[in-house]
Amino acid sequence: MAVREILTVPDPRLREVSKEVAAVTDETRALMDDMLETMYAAPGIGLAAIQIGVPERIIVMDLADKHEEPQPRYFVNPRIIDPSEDVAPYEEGCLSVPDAFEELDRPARCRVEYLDYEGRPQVLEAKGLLATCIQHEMDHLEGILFIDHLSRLKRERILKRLKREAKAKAAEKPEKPAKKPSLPFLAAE
Ligand code: K1U
Ligand code: ZN
Repeated sequence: MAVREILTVPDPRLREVSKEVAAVTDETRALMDDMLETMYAAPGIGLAAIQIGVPERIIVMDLADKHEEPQPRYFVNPRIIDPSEDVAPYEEGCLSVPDAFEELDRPARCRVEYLDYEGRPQVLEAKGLLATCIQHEMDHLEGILFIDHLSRLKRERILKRLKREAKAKAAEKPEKPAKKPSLPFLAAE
């Protein structure tokens, strides 16, 4: 298992539409293990494969309280059916949109069809944070971010800050030297 790098806005890969998984194999399970470890390390409560640069329709989640036993959940090729008419508000965050939290309304309940860690078909009735989180992660599979649901003003304010931070980070990175720098004090030894 490995902790992978989480892509952040404005990385264009976050806008890709993820592809269906043909079959749940050992390779898929190894990817899901890495995703879960990456999510726990962040820390977060959910993660879509595209957030680590893999455009496959896979989501991991764990909504257990830190004092409880871990309750990892794995969703391969999830499909939302019967979203409720009534909506529920939740202040959402996203590991790919650092330090931004905004209240969003989403359907309060939904049913999810998916394949589990073993590739077996499952159906889940979701409500509360589980319903909110699964819908947020499903958006990632379509290249949609939670900030896309905000007003243009709020979204652009967040994007402007993240672009500024990405530029500052890139400027901070030391350039790779073209050739080995000469170190006369070492040469003298
Ligand atoms: O998709 C992601 O980037 C993960 C995101 C999931 C999410 C959070 C809130 C509402 C909907 C979806 C996060 O995990 S953000 C971090 C977070 O919510 C959290 C982190 C530590 C402890 C508890 C929550
Ligand atoms: Zn997210």
